[in-house]
Amino acid sequence: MIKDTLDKIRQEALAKMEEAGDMDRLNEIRVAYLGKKGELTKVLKGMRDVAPEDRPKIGQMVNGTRAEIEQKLEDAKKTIASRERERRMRAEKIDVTLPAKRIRVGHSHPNTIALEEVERIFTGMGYQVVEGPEVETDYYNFEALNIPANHPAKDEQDTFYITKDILLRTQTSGVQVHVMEQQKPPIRMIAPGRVFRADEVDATHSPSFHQIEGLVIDKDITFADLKGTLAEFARQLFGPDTKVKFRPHHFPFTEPSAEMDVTCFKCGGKGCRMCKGEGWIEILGCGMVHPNVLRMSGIDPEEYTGFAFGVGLERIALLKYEIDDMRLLYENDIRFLNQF
Ligand code: 2NM
Repeated sequence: MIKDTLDKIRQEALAKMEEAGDMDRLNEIRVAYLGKKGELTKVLKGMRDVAPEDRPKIGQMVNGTRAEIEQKLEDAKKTIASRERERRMRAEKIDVTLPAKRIRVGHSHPNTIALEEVERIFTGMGYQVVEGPEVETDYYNFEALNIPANHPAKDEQDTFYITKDILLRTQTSGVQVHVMEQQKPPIRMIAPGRVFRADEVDATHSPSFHQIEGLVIDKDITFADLKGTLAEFARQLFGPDTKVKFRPHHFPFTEPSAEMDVTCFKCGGKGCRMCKGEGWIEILGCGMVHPNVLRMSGIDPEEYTGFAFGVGLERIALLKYEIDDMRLLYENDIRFLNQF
């Protein structure tokens, strides 16, 4: 009788284990058969109706069944564990023969390439590269550069003012003024950086662009030093056959002042589309630092002289890479940028 019940319980339990798909299901089976309210416990509770002398034998039989079910549960657990492991291994399999994802390496913006080229040329001649604030006071941007109060560059149309005295720099010369105040000559420096003008955007203008200004101050610096230095700069930037010429100009912070043209690197000076038939391309402004500028920054113009120059970074990038619209430099269109 009891033996039949136990056989039936065992068979049922084993059949359910066969079908079990995961550990949770196996646990349910354990509880249902071996738990406090499980099938085997029920059998033990039924022993009340069994004669006392038969109880040890029945107890033994129940324990035997329990042991057997426990053993089978262990076996089933191992089977399921190894099946799950296998499934996971299959899912995580990596095909090492697949082609690798292509790594896209970024590269420098044409402005950056041009800037690094200019920095390389001047650091090669012993210049230091100095950066300074984009927000300046009226003093450093204008007054210390001998730009009088009524100068047109100070008009609200031309300059972005934050207050009457604080503004977005229109040139990087303020950086040179800071250096002149802090360092004793000799000074050989370039000041690259972002500058701002209240200009409308078009093919050659932007309210924010970049300049590189240079400054040399020492005893006996002459216009010949300026010419020799900038001619060498032009040769390194545009090629060894490049010639330069200087046209008189006016800047408040230099005297005398000039603009420098270089022979067209495309046609060599014969005249072409690049130079609009001129044979020459205007490249920078320069001059001998005005005595007022030196004096205001605490340098004695009787003891020291110097030259300075300013060149537009975008202008160089546009020329070097034959780009006909400045806006392309700011749009960050990957189809454009990938060409450099
Ligand atoms: C230019 C042209 C000529 C210039 C002058 C100075 C300073 F600070 F020494 F006075 N820095 N840069 C300068 C001179 C800038 O840009 C077209």
